[in-house]
Amino acid sequence: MGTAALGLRAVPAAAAAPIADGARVPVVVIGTGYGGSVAALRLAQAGVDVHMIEMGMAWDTPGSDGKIFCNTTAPDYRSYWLRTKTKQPLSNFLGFPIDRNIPRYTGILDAEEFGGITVYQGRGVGGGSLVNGGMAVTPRRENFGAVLPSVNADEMYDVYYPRANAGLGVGTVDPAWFDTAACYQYARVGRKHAQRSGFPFVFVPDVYDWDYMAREAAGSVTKSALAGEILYGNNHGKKSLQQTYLARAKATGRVSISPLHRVTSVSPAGGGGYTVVMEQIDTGGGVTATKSVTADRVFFAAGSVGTSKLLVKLKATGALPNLNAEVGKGWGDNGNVMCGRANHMWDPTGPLQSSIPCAGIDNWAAGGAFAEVAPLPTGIETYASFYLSITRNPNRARFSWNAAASRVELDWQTSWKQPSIAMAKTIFDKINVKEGTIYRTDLFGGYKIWGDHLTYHPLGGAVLNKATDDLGRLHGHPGLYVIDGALIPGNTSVNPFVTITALAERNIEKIIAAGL
Ligand code: FAE
Repeated sequence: MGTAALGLRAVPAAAAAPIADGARVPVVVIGTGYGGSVAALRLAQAGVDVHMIEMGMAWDTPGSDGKIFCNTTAPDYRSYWLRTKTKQPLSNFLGFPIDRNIPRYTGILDAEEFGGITVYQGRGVGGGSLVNGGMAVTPRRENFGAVLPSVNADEMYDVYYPRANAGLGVGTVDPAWFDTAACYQYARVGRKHAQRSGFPFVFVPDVYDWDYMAREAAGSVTKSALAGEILYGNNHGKKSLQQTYLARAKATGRVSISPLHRVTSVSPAGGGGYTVVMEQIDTGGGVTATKSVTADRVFFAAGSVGTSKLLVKLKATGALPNLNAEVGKGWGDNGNVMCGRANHMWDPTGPLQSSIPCAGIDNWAAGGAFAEVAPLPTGIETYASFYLSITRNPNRARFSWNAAASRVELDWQTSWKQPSIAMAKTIFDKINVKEGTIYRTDLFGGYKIWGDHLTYHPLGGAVLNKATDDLGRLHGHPGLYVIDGALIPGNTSVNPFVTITALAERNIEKIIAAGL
């Protein structure tokens, strides 16, 4: 299907250079994470030229050490988004603070602070795929009705989840290799403790190249997962969106990307379409240019927080006055909560730990918690088991515009994590009793047991079938779409990016079929 068939203006193929001030384009996609990458690929395959606008860097050029990404154990200028000190999810080790000063730079991981929660997000071409653990989990089908109530589950499980898994390059660790690999001793300890307490233990698929990891373990290739790379990017092995959807999108010749461009406004344009205003920034965060372009269609794919912040601001300031009252609502943290357990000396978790988690404890049905057995890749024996739990936390927050401060705020309360803690305890209290072990109190500062101050999985804020119709088309402004994690109402019961990708595949296929 070509541009004309979709009801869009025919324009020359998209330029490779950053978008020019005053340009007129068929489609702007704001953000280059999962939702944005799916939209760009499928629109391009349908014959539509797409410009992607990304506030973060391209992450395609090595630094002075010859590497594109810095190591988790040695965060440098590349690690954090415009901060002068790191804000590591685990702030302490053996009780000592581990954050360090860094130069202010448009680094890869944003620790965005709201009143009651810090929301971690990837910044750069590839969005969250640059920094995440690559755990690629399809929710159990019996849980799907609670994840996306208005979506046909048969279609998702027959068509769109398989399509997303294929597009992302999802695979699972070879169980026989897992049983012997030194780098997964920590996960085997996690399995033993889970099973001795009667919990289902499951392997979790991932987009990491498992053959590459085996070769890392054998010493025949440069180490990445086995060198502790993850939070600030993987130099090898991980199939981020740059290697999958975005590579295919660029190969169509119809997709161009403008990194270090931050969208600040979208509003109806006089002659039809939308005026998209953006700031070009330098690596210190300074604004070097302001550009205004016109797009027939705009896809919001700036992530749950990015999309919600834009829409809430644009509604409140009158730029998009017809957005409905659901905009900004229904935000959740996917019930994220972290904890560590202190093992006995006869249960070492190993000094070498793969940074890529590959297993979890599924107590969702009985206790509302799915816990990843996560690594602590410190390079030394810690005798610690570490977990990121995803829980059925029912609390939902709302974004709102603070006109006096000229910023969007989120009303999440720290105490709203209590249900998550209670659900995680259904697993770990039982394991501790069985094993005669205790919780670690040295990982989050102040003798805290629970990492209840953060989320890696922001979801919602422009919920499907509420702020938008059932395909992500925003109510009130034809030609505006949401196609990212903002559509999902707060919880996916597992790690979210496969569901974000599958939903984007579903929505864009139906949007294109309907002729945009
Ligand atoms: P996302 O990937 O966040 O992309 C949004 C993009 O928009 C980003 O590149 C932004 O920089 C950009 N942007 C935002 N505002 C603007 C603006 N105004 N102008 C221009 N660009 C803008 O959105 N999920 C899993 O399923 N498995 C995991 O193992 C996992 N591990 C994680 C570990 C960490 C440390 C983190 C932070 C997240 C993890 N996640 C994981 C979550 C996952 O990465 C996240 O759900 C998705 O990336 C969200 O996809 P979206 O397309 O919604």
